[in-house]
Amino acid sequence: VPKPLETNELADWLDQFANHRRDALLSILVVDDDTVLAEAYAMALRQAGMEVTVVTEPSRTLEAIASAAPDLVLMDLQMPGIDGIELAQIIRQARRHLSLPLLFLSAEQDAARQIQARRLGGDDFIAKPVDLSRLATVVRLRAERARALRAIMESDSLTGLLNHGRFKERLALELERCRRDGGTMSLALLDIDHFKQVNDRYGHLMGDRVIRSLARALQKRLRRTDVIGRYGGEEFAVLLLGTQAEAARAAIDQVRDRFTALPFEAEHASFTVSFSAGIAGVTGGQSEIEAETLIQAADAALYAAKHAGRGRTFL
Ligand code: GH3
Ligand code: MG
Ligand code: MG
Ligand code: MG
Repeated sequence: VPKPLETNELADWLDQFANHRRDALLSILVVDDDTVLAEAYAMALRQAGMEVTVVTEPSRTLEAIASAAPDLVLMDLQMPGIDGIELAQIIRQARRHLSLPLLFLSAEQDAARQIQARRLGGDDFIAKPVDLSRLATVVRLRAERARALRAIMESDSLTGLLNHGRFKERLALELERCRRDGGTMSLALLDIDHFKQVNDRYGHLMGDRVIRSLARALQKRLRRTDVIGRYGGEEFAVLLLGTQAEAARAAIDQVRDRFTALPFEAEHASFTVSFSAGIAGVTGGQSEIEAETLIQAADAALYAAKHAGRGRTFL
């Protein structure tokens, strides 16, 4: 029988994935019509370092899920006006909530009903009366694992970066934030130069290695808060938050300098690879700009950089 690895720290392992919310507190939504109980659960979870949103009016649950984006929902099974199982069913109707962990708090002893609650959307039961010290541990472990699974699901399997869809979601979110707070940010689109030649001369595995190593170079050089995505095959997208276009160009050029200096060793040859980039910026003054417009502007700049001879960044 193989032995498990020494480390039991999900966090270490999560480090392999870029752009997950590893640093953010775990966010838990507590749904219970009993205000006193709900606050007791919330207090126990907060004391254990989690961020808690309390809903005592079950009809507000969906709304709270949308605004708090919880890592886990802890829900009373018996509530007046709505059945917890029905509420779970409603939550599960949304595709994006299929993987949201949902724990029922319940004194339910009836095995058949417990099974039904699980079948219709719940993941597990925590018996009432709740042991508050145990609650925090159980919730934390579940929520951490759920976050890890989501990080995997939302990341590109070759590089660990955000996949195309998730990147665009983040772009929309950050634009919204700029609109609200008059912030500044830049979008950079990168495309590896003559990448077909890499595949043709050295094979697809080497091509994959080049893609992975550019992903690592971006993660290393850019800020932790910057959002990095694999936009397409050998194309990357980067959101540099709080950064104007000129400064973004300097950062991307530094990535290129390092990346271009890195030799790849093939069987009978060593070679280097470059990339072109296009940047479009948003400042508070142009906060009405749409995501598609920003992407088009960065793409046009990238196209111009390619035409001007590649290996450069255009604004
Ligand atoms: P340009 O400088 O104009 O960008 O030239 P290019 O050769 O990079 O142009 P193009 O975008 O047409 O070619 C991209 C190639 O990348 C085509 C495709 O076979 C390859 N590719 C896309 N995704 C992957 C991948 O995941 N792995 C590997 N090895 N190759 C990929
Ligand atoms: Mg109740
Ligand atoms: Mg391309
Ligand atoms: Mg290319």
